[in-house]
Amino acid sequence: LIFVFAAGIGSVYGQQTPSQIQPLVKDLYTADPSAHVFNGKIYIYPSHDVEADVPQDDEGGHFQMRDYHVYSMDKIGGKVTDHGMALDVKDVPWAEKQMWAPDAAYKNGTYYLYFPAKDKDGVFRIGVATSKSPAGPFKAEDKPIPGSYSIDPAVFTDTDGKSYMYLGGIWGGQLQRWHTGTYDKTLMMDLGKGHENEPALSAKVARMSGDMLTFDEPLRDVQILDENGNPLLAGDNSRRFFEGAWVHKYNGKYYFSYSTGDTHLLCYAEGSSPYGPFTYKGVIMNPVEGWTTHHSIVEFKGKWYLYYHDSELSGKTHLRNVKVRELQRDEKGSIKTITP
Ligand code: FUB
Repeated sequence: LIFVFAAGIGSVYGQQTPSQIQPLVKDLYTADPSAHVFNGKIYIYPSHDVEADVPQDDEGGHFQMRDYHVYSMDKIGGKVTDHGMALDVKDVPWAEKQMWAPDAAYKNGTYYLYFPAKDKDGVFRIGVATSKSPAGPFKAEDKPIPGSYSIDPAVFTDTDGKSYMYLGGIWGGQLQRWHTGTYDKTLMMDLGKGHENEPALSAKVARMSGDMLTFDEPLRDVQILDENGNPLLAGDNSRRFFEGAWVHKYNGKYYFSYSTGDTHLLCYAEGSSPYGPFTYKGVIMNPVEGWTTHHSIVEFKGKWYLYYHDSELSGKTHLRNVKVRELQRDEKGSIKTITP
């Protein structure tokens, strides 16, 4: 009786009960879900985690993914269809390994899959592959996007049709190695000790060219400011950007959301332009099971959803499973913190 009553209250307030939040895919390990609605259906573009028996390290050497699968659903809670192999690293001429968190976009009859991978010199770059179907398979371009580096591409298309790519991740994502403008492989984790009171490293953003294959301008910093208008500092580990950027627009405002990495939070900041600056607002989700946390936020049929991952199925940080749950906001548009 108590359970029925609790479930009833939950549904009144639109909360899902734990039993309603199941891994969406159980036969493969999936992570870093970027969701989009194409042709009235939900498509999910996740990483495909595999066991490669590489010990865990601070550079993410245990994440040795080699390919992507695309999934679709007609509705939240509906059947999840695996559309099979969408892209394999062996078919990407410039890439060697570590196909990390991807994203997708659509323009003028073509679907674009954006993905990070290490090139033959061990440097992360962002690649792009195209298809006439949102489910793929995708054909990769011969070279990475010129001027691209680091990881976790996320493409946001504004209501005026212009598209922007956000990217970056510190530590294993190598963003810090580009801090001086050229690649410095001695910068391993972050800016390092003694730099805690300097502005934190920023995600990057650039508008995409009309053909969606290149940047239309140099990458620029995505600034996150505190409540006093000052940039978040490198030592502010529970608020500063680490990886996994995502942008969505709600009631005319731009929401920049991201992972804080070593403090395992999903946070967000609000701004009035896709370039920012964004003002830090709060935590979207407290830590999940597993070291990484990574998400996307998408509207479907008038409700907003958070796609994310945890390690429920395996209990291992590098073998994750994607999930979805409804996002709640207050009347001002502030996102309510979820404790998974
Ligand atoms: O999946 C590999 C990496 O882990 C992603 O690129 C990061 O965002 C983190 O989820």
